Amino acid sequence: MARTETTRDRTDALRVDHYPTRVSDTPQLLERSEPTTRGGVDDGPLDQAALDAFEQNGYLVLPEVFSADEIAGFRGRLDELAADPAVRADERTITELESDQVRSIFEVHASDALFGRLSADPRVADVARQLLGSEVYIHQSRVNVKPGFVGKGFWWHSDFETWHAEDGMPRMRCLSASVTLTDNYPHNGPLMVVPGSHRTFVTTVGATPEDHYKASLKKQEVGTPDHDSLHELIVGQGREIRQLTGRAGSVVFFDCNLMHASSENQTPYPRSNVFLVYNSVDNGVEEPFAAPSRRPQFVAATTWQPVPRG
Ligand code: 6CS
Ligand code: FE
Repeated sequence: MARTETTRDRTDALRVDHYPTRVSDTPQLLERSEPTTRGGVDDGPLDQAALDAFEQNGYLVLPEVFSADEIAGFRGRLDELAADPAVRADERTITELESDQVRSIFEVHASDALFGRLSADPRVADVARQLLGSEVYIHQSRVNVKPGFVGKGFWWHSDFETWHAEDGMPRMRCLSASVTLTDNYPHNGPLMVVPGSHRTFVTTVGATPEDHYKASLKKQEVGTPDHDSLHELIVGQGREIRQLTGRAGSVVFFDCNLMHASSENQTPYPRSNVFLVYNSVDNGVEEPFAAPSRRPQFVAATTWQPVPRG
């Protein structure tokens, strides 16, 4: 039986912060000081080309991982959850800023058996373990819903910036797997990424307010990079923006520091996905690096039970 570890309570002022953010008035672009792909071909299903692509680009798309029947099951469950008054009243359900439309439902891997099984599915978890080169646990999970016409977007950000500042995640040894539950078109608000941006840590300015998550999960402002930094990262470094389009049932794996965003949905076609954030068990969270207090468990786990192999 695997051991459950708990937060290392490191409060010492002398601990090293490899990625200082939200502490200075001047934003900086810092070079990442660690690898992205940690495992090799013998550690999981990905071949060397896929491992190299993840190292190079900071993301990898695996198409047609889940069948149409499986996706229909996930979507049916999501629809039930979103319509359930008890789920809607739960603090783990985040509504849009300007409407009572469901935007995200957090911790679904723990609250729902179907999504719980999905989080341990070897088609996803084996890849996460291989890329991170260790056992993994779920730092955060959620379904994101972007209904036709009314679904809003997410501004440019690095997830790691938030997880480091607000959750105390020490190093970049974490990734997200996004299981697409709908087809993604250029026009219904697909994920946009900047390939290669995971090699640069863009620090942000402005201190984290108390209970920031209540605002940031609806619309993030603190912790998002300024326009000049984004211009430098994308135009200055000669990078591009890619939209990750494709059929439902694909899985996008992306590094925790990849710069990404998504636009609102002005089409009749809904866009939803399940986000599973896998962190290395060797990268468990400490005290927040730049926040007055810790976020709740449903947004950021402080215990790490390894995802079972199977
Ligand atoms: O807060 C989080 O954990 C995630 N959500 C947002 C809006 N930004 C950072 C991170 O992706
Ligand atoms: Fe994100």
